[in-house]
Amino acid sequence: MSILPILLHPDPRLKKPAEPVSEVTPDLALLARDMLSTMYDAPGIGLAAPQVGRLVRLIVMDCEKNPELDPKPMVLFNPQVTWSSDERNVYEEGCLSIPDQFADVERAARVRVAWMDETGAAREDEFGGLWATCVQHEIDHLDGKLFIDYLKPLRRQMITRKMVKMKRELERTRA
Ligand code: K2U
Ligand code: ZN
Repeated sequence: MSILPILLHPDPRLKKPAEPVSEVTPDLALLARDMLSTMYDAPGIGLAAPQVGRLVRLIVMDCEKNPELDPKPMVLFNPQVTWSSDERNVYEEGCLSIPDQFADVERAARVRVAWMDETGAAREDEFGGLWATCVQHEIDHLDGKLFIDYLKPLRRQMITRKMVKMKRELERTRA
């Protein structure tokens, strides 16, 4: 179980489409477990493989936020939205690759998603609430799309400029 470094925007690897997974190899099963450890450590409720520099179509999620209830870790290979509701939801989103920046994003309130699970089995389920927002946010990452891409250009440029400055300062402290 390793905590993996999370890439920070701007980074070309966050803008490239990820490759489909043909089979769940031991390496990919280990990557999924490390991504779950990394997500819980952040903490976050979702994480996509491109965010840890692996351009494969794999996301992990656990949007169960009630500490009284058991965690509900999910591993989704090749996730695809097969249906989305006309009803929309607005949620103030963040992103582990764009720390401390939040903005309202409108998405479908409910989605049906098909995927391959960590055993290689085909699955399909419907998601609502925060799960729906999260799974759409993560699948966007697999297509090289970030939540700031839904914002007006000026707001997106402001956030990107802040991140460039923050990364430059981070590099300086590490040098
Ligand atoms: O992909 C990521 O960067 C993980 C996000 C997923 C996410 C963002 C916005 C809305 C739903 C999910 C992180 O989990 S951001 C941290 C977070 C934690 C609780 C609620 C919302 C965001
Ligand atoms: Zn994100």
